[in-house]
Amino acid sequence: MREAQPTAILLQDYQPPAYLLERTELQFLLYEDHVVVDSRLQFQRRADSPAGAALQLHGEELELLSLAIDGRALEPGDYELTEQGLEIETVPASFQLQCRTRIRPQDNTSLEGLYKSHSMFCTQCEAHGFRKISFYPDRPDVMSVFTVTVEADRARYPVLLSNGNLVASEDAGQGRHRATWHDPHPKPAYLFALVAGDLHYVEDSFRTCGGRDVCLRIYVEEKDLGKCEHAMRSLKKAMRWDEEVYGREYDLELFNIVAVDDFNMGAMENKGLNIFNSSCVLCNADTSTDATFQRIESIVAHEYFHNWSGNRVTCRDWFQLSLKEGFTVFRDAAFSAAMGSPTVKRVEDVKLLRTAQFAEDSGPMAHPVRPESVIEINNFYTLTVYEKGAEVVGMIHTLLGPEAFRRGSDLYFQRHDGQAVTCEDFIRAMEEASGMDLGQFRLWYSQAGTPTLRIQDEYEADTQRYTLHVQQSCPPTPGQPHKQPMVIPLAMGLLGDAGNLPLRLAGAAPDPETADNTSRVLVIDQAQQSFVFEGVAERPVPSLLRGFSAPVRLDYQFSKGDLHALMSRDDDGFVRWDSAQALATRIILEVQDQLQAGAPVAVDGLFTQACSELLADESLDPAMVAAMLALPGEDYLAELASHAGGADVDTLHAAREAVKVAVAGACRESLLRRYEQLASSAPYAPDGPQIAARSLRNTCLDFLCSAGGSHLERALAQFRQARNMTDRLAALRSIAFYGEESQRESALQSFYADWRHDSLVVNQWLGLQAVTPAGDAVARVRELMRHPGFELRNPNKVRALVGTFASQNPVHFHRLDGAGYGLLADVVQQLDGINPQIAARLLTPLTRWRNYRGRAELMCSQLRRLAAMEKLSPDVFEVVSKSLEDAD
Ligand code: B3K
Ligand code: ZN
Repeated sequence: MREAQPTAILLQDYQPPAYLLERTELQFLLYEDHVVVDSRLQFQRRADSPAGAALQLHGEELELLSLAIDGRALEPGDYELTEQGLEIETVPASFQLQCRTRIRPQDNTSLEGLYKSHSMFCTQCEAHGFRKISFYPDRPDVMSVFTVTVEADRARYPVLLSNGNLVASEDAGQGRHRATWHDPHPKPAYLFALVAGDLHYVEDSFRTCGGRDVCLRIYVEEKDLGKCEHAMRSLKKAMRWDEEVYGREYDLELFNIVAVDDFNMGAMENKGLNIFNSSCVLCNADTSTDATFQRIESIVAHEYFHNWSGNRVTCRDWFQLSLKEGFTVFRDAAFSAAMGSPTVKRVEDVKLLRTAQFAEDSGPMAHPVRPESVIEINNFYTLTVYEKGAEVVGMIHTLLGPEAFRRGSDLYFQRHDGQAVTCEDFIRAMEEASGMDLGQFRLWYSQAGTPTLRIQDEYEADTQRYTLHVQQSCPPTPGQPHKQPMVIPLAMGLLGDAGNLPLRLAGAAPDPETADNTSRVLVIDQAQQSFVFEGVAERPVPSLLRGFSAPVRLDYQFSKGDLHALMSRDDDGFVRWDSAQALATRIILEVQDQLQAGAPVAVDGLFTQACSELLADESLDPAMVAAMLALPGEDYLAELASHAGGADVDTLHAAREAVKVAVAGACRESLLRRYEQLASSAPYAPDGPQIAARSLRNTCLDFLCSAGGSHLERALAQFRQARNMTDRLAALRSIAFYGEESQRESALQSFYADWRHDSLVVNQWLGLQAVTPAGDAVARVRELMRHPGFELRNPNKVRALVGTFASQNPVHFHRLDGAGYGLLADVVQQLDGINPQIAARLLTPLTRWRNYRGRAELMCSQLRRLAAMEKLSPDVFEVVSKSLEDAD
């Protein structure tokens, strides 16, 4: 174990900065083996901070060349330099600090601060990257106006970019040139960006609602110019949508996006200069799947929306991260819903939430949407902060209704424009604009864990009264043994024989939100509550948690017949999907029981009949049919089993496959019919109808292939003839999963031969081999790590191969000889010295050691092995130590 253990920072210790920064002037001299950074910072003591307060600046891995105040050079005795920064004990009330440092971006493998991706210089400053560039008050509540000059060799770096508007461009002699950028909007350092490289761009323009023309550019390497069109179209749609739905207009003359291959996350919303992981911005029909097109649309929108929710109004401190992230995810989800099918979008979001966020919320890293204690902030860019945070904003939207919510967001933006604020400020704006008291609702920000709603019902035929009894509870999480009741909006309806019934809730007016009165939102705010409906002429099936109105687990004893009724006939699309998933889950668990008891496998005919009905229903959106047919993932099933002594991965996998084969057998004709019928010769377009058709067609193919035999020929033909990457990769996946070894190997080889020149496609190929259950996946992954298409320093490659293996190939990752765990720990160990952020993130599957039956000791022993390493980053230290905290 490392000697000095990193310590936690607490929300309750927050102190405002003693000095504010009015202006930041930076000059970068870029050279091949180093960069010199000159800064001139205009400080002003804050009115209520004491005279004589010391000036504290962050700084890491910097070589200090000179330091001066108002032109007077400081001697080493005038300041204290530590590994974390520097402190100057005596400074005037108002002064300019001049500082010169040297950094070495070409050696920076953490991809945080200023670094090199191939030949390009680029930056990533959120959350604490700026302190690796220059000494600075690197905290989001210190905002200033930036002017940035970049000087570099003209031939190698013809393009020099920073935030805001270009104000000067000049020759600097000796083959060098210089550009100066000015950003008029005050911002914290985490939104600073710089890019220098041999870049090309596609350009378009956007006229704002206020009539201003904005120049839009996407900068890429020359070879990628043909992959920018979709991102550009998405950007313009997002700009229009934010004007129409939130009244938000863009505020600079330029909006630039740069694509970078080596990037830790998806993208970054730097003011006026978004930097994107190339995998989240570049696409075309030949190289990218429908899922990639959709992801790009939503990420481009997400980063754009941050211009208001994040940049104009930013976070006071990093504990408030969900203020910008939860709200912005909520905004981008509504945008994606409006661009395509709202129900399918909701289903995808809920799948992620219920699988991965629920697992996080019940594991050792569980934390509230607004965490209170953090060792390494990079570990808190989590599903809880992002996705659960978005659900919390969504519940406010549900409780207030759309008009009051919009008044609340207008008030929030207007009141806090140019400020660094807290989640509390957001809630208060919502309260003031709506008149609603969100006092108890605030618990969603401070209490971790996923609540359960346990629901029972009673029907009295003679009085025609139907009662729902609702109980809420929330399990303990680290540091929070006891929970208080939360405010949970429960959207519901009642399903009768001929459709959804009108609702008459005793003692309540009809819900004004629903015209036909068959749906309403019950507000659950106590540990136990009952709701009585009157005039209910028949015993209904409750349609609960419509639209997934709250991030909770639902515990109601539906019969299989109830689920079949809901999935076939309920008005709410989400409930239909959810009931199909619940029925499939029930069937898979029944088969798992049969397998464990050594009994023959018998799949309930009700389920295969339900699948046939779905396939036959041509009035349904094919994308919905595909989503409803797709069996719940093994990771979701494992998460459910975490409450029942942990998942038995092997029988779970076998049971899920057996159910698939049974559906393939029982629905063979209708699967084939839909497969043939949905074939299309239209030119590729990433639009709703085409995406829906491809998704159902490929779902049919996959079911058919699971039964093996001649169906594989169909997949092989599709693989050879496909005219877009969606169909090609879907066919390859079915071949890899269900083909003979020789079919699998030759298809994979030919795919690589065709696409080896495109690194993003190669990543898809790596990912597919990582999830394939056939063969020895551990050996395959180890071998692929030596393949020329793999690179340990590139986060996309590590995620595609090792991340996908550990999170999506449960049978091999959880091998009983521990080889899967050993592989992951080896990679984390190697990567920790290179890129701690990625190393820590990769570890997530090992933190779930409680969820798998018979594996706890094997998984914990790898965590212990990492804990014993001599040098461990704070990132990995935090994950490992919290995971082991209650293991012994
Ligand atoms: N704000 C960035 C995430 C930064 C992560 C730093 N470790 C991307 C986003 O959420 O839009
Ligand atoms: Zn974001």
